[in-house]
Amino acid sequence: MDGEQRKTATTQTATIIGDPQWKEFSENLQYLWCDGSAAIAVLPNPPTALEFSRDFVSKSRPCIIRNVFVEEGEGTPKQLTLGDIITTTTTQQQQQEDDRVITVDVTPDGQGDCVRTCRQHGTSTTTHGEEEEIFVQPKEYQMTLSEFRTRLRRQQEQQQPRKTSHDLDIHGRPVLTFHAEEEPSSSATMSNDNNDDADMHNGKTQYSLPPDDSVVYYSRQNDCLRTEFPELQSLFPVGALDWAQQAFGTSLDAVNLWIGNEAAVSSMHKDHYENLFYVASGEKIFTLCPPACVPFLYEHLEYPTAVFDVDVDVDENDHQHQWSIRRIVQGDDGECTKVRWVAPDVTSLMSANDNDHKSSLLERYPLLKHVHPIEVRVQKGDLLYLPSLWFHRVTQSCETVGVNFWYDMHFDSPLWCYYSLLSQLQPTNHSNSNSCE
Ligand SMILES: O=C(O)CCC(=O)C(=O)O
Repeated sequence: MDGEQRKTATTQTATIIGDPQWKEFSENLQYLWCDGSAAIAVLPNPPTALEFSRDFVSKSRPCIIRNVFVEEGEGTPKQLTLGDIITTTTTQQQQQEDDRVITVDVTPDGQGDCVRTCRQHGTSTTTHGEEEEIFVQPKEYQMTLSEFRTRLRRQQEQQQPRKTSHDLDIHGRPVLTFHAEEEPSSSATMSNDNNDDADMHNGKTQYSLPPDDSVVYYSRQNDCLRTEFPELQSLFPVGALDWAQQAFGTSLDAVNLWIGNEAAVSSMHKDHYENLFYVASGEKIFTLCPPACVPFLYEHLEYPTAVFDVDVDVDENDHQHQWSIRRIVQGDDGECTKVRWVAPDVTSLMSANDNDHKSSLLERYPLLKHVHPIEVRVQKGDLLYLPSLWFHRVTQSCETVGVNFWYDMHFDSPLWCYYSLLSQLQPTNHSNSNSCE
């Protein structure tokens, strides 16, 4: 095929997939995952490996499974609260000194690892040129478990809405404003190692703490249950998941602990893992979209990356904390690192009101109308099976402890080939204007 023929073939493919085809595709997809209703299957007991493989894994269908981890003798689902974790991990000796130090993800408003609109302070208009969309990661702080609990509870007591509506961007997230001299600036490197922030005082380590009204979320994704809380491992024996491991046919990659409340949100994303998410206390709210929704979610758009930071101005009476962001750059030439991410928040399309907001969102992302998100509330004692590549946005309705098990996914599968193709089919008239210049 010469260059001209190849160009023609590409153009033909692009014209074949128009709005009617996307609509039909979306309608076909809509009930593949949940039998005609908007609810996923709930299994009262763990399935056999064959049932799980046949009915869920091979079809890439999520489900909720009950009675996976049960108390010996009593047969009730295992529960674990933050209070239980503090008791279990605090030894007699530690009680007299200090309790467990953990690394916590901290943001000004609960929205980290997502696309944020950054505006220079004093700019009242919202024209595109004066704002920039940047993928901003949380700042990591080290603090004791007790300090973490105090901050989490304080967050819950602060009943008032954190931001007023005029501060919200098209995604419903507070706009981040900066003074000219605080404009997101390039910094040579980015380190999440906060050891520099620790000091010794009276023989005890003192950690620098985040501003009082920050949102804290323990959301490490580094196998933290097994590495940072080994004493909790026996509560959730992986042997209880043999039926799943046999169905996946791959190995367990990580076991993660998640502790947070309604103030923290994990924005819509997908993982290359088969995911089993157990809710040990509280309630998690998952908003799910199947992998085939990838073209509708505009996941192909790329954003420059940054990390939240806190500048501390010390005057004679006070310490003033000011949130800022630091760009993440790579290499000696200071090139800005970019990431592909889903910017729109589909939950704003699911709420009954604010039609103006929905119209603006759909005007900017027209294919979003084909998305049929499913809301799944996972209660304490229940385990969610989330197949690999499923998009998920996650929050909590109250203080919640979760434990998830990530198994490697199969890349030698039709699902992966089909997903890769779909992720390349994009509307030709949509691009974002983010640049690092
Ligand atoms: O619980 C959360 O906030 C996010 C969970 C998640 O992304 C996952 O389990 O893959």
